Amino acid sequence: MKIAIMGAMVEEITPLLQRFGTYETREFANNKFYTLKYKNLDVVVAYSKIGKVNAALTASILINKFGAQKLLFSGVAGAVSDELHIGELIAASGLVQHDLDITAFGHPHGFVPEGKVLIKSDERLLSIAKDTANSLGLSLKEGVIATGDQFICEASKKEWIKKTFDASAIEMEGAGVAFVCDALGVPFFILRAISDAADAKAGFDFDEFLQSSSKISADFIISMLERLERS
Ligand code: 4EH
Repeated sequence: MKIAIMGAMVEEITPLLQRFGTYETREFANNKFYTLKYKNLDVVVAYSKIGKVNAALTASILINKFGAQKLLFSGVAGAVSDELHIGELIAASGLVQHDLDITAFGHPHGFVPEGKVLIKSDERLLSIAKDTANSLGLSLKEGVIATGDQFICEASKKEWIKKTFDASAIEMEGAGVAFVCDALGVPFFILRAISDAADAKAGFDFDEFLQSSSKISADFIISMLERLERS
């Protein structure tokens, strides 16, 4: 089975590549793709660069060029829910685009005609994640992740996103990945460890916790691979 593991920033995939140790590097579409073997799995790792468009491009390449049959995302996010703290893990139950707005034509936020607001994550991958968390004694929360091309560092914007989409966390790539995977019929799983609370001090917290939270997420994804291999 061929599994893609994606991040958005180099810091998000570095702990993965460090754990895997050896890999080959291939270049395509102004980006690098790292291929390797982990037990019986063929793995391809890439970071997309920031934002929904980059994320959608990379997800499409991972699927259509590298033949990924499942896609796992590892990275960091801002907390929207008060119950999520720095370093804690959240798995997306589904994803929305909080900045997609044609409400002027009577449509709800995050919706365009022939589309849907919420793209739901794969239930099997979610259940593998829950089993992994239980067996390691780790806490894994689950909730809606809101994606948009903005770094949110303002309480009022965060509150708006929370109440409009019932979101738990916020980032800038997940829904782009979800959209591509959903359209192409590839099961996906988006995991994030909290780096900040998307408030006035988000910029400082982010810089401080990017590395440690990226590693928390990466370590969990690698633990999931053992179960994926057996499933
Ligand atoms: O890939 C982008 C990174 C921030 S922008 C989205 N990532 C991190 C998740 C994230 C996030 N997204 C929106 C963590 N906290 C967030 C928040 N709002 N509060 C970036 C960061 N550093 C350098 C360049 N760009």
